[in-house]
Amino acid sequence: MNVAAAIAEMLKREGVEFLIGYPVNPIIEAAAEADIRTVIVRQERIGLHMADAVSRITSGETIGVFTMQHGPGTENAFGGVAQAYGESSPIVVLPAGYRRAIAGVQPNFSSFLNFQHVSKSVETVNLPSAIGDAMRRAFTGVRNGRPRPTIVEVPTDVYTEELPGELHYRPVPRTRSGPDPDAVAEVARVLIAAERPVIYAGQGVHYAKAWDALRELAELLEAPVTTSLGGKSAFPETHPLSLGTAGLALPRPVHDFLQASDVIFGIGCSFTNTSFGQAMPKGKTIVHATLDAADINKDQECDYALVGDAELTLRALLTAIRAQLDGPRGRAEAVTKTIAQGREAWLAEWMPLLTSEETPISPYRVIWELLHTVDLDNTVITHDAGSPRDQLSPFWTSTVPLSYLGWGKTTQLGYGLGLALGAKLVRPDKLCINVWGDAAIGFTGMDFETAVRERLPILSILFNNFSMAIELPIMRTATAKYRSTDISGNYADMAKAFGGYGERVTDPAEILPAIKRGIAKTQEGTPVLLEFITAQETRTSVFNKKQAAPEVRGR
Ligand SMILES: Cc1ncc(C[n+]2csc(CCOP(=O)(O)OP(=O)(O)O)c2C)c(N)n1
Ligand SMILES: [Mg+2]
Repeated sequence: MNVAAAIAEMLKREGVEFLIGYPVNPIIEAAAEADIRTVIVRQERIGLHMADAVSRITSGETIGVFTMQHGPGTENAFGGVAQAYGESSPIVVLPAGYRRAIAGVQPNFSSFLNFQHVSKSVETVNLPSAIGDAMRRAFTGVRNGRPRPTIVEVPTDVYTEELPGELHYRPVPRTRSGPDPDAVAEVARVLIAAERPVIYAGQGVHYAKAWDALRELAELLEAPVTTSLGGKSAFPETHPLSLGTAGLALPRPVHDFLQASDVIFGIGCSFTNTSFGQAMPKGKTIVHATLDAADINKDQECDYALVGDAELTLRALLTAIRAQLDGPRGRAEAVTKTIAQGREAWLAEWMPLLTSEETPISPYRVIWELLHTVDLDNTVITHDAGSPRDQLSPFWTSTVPLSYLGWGKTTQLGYGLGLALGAKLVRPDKLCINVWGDAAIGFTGMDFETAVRERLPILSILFNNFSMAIELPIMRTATAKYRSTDISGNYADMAKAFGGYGERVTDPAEILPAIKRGIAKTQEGTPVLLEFITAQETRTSVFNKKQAAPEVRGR
């Protein structure tokens, strides 16, 4: 057995069903021989985004794996690996490297050197006998502790060498670690004593599948819940205790409750300082529960810390709190009423845009129609970078876990398409949607062809406003003088040219029928791109932190 065949066999033993890749890499052929479905993309970055979604949507149970060639393949993959690192997605990346004789010679690209800062681990395997140990370390890394990419680089001349003796490889265990019991007891007391606690849930809740435990804690404490973008859908946003998502743009109750809180309990979150999330207001008691001790006191100073798996942490807290509570907190009614009133007032402010009859179409109207048309429990949706993220995330009400793939630690334009494709790969029964703008499609639009070729019937919602509208306020002179924010294209025609279903929608009355036609087409197995010609909308639901009263403003 040669090294490429051995890698394929090890992937199989690890339960890998799909190998996503771009030629040339001998693992692709070896995987096909081992009956692992190979999925070929049009460029490396998209394949990494797909692998990323495979891992995310299965809470790390099915590991997304991507392989590519040495040199250009590895160079072009950088963005995808960096995005997975930024979002803490546990993928295994298998780059080829230059053959050993020239691997260290200029200007040959080395994955080992270049991926150091965007991976949990990266190693080069120079001996066939070392491949098993390297793969074991890579899979142990993605299945345990902080999820992040692990990388095994194999020089091209090593793949074809024979393994000495038999292959010995067992799938690696996945294990969890729980928080310090003394700290749990202390935090339980803090949470019980809190008068206006808010729970802030991150994507650690998704990886730990701690959804039920989170809900139990919220209901026990009668405490409202918000999430980060990555944590969106960890708590049903239709629940009376849900505030909505704390992205860059946010529903009013998130803002109001965070400001008014006395204790903020962050669970499965990093509290990372990001433009696409909310910094916690000053002067609050912060409890930080996270898997990775490196996140404690990183950006957010905390008063209490719990380090451990989110499910184990929540279960330990539930036991400790139940033992001390002698009855209901008695505040559920007031809390849920305040949330409902705040939400209603906020939605009333936005209703003119959400139901706008204007032409060009308002992106908010499309989101609103989509939200009320799809079967939310059987939908997975993701945004893209730029305005679509901030237009979608506050208004989209996610109902079941992992029905929204949120992101924003880094926001590469074009990431959403790969996420929708990867989600469809592992959840073929779900309606998988990506919502993007005309700048985003410029990056990865060619891979709509991958949707057609690989039979991944996603629903792609495009807001074409012939502009990078989000940049208008900061590129006024360049726009006036040189039209620097203008972009152009007919993307419905592009989708049709690739063999998909494409429709360009200009009339607001056609939004709903077009969405229905699109969903029907996906059910027939055809990927769909609905291109809505939209207004250059720059208003988002953001709030001035210093003001008690929220405001709607452009940016
Ligand atoms: C790879 C990459 N380069 C640059 C950016 C910065 N950026 C964020 S949004 C944006 C323009 C967004 O335009 P579009 O997608 O058309 O949305 P619109 O604001 O027009 O609704 C740019 C340039 C980015 N996020 N990713
Ligand atoms: Mg645009």
